Amino acid sequence: MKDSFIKKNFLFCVFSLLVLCNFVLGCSKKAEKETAVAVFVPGVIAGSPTYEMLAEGSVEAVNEYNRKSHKNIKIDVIEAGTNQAEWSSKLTALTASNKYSFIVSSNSSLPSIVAPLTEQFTEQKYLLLDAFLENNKNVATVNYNQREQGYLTGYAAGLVTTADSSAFAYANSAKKIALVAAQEYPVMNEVILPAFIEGAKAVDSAISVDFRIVGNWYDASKSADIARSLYDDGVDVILPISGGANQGVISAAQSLKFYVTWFDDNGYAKAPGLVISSMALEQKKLAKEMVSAYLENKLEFGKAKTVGIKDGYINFVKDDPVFLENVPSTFVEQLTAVEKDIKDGKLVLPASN
Ligand code: RBF
Repeated sequence: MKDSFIKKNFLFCVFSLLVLCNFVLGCSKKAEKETAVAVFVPGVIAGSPTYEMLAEGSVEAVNEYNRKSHKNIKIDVIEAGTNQAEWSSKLTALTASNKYSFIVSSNSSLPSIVAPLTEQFTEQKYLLLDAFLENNKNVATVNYNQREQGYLTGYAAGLVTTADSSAFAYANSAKKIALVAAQEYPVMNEVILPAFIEGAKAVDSAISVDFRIVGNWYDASKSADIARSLYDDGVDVILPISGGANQGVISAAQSLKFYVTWFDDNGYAKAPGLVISSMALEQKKLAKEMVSAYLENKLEFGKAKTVGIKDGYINFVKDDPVFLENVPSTFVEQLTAVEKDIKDGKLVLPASN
């Protein structure tokens, strides 16, 4: 009788202990779930500087925070792949998995995918860079003033296509430049291309700008074909904005000898002497700052910021010896002067959102 009483009590204690352990473990698991970061890459990282910088900056922010605070916050980088039709369902699944308190992504198509998700998953927070969405309490966005980036790039291309061959050996007498884009999208059609044209025409209104589409963000042989046909047409400067397919324009430039203006990061080493400008986005710095702010509970949601040359998030890269050794100093000075005018507010190029 006494034995079975002790046994029953013992079993009850063991059972209670198990329930307690489970509860504690469950809670700690939940606590882990509470702060975790996912970087949702809409495409693939390889060949896409904006995505590479996004992932690097976010990972650095989490690692630094973990080191400082002795925490172990998780960050996963997930590539959604090049099939854009799948992005929405992939992001929905990632959100529904409830594994990440904070999802970070980048490109201007994300707001329309994320906005409906915030109605369904009201606890989920998102950070979207290179994107614009106002007044959604679950979303913070930072957009770049790509009118400035496109204008400076167009100005660089304009200076080169109108240059004498004594300054730029492969500049021909035709005043023709081109933009090779992966696809058409509102920011491309309404901001980047018009600003590229605006910058070029500021050098010489007789410059003509061709606009060609690759059809995806990876086909380098298609973009090389396009570049070749543009070259045959008299184009001597091309701006490629086509992710992995940019490589096709670079290889065509190397074999045919024409110039390339580079977007988003430092591209001088890709074809020394032929890449004649780099207008970089400080996306790594921005991602790091914004993710750090989130981890420190300082990130404001519902806000849409726009940053540009003045704020130091768009930079004309001019301290690279590969660049300086290959272009005339007057070219560097002319381009620097335009950048300075934008910085000083003498040339105002407002971003239109
Ligand atoms: N940029 C890339 O470098 N790689 C990409 O795969 C890529 N995919 C994009 C898909 C869509 C639907 C949109 C709107 C933009 C994409 N971008 C990509 C472009 C990027 O966000 C930015 O506009 C350009 O890099 C110019 O800064």
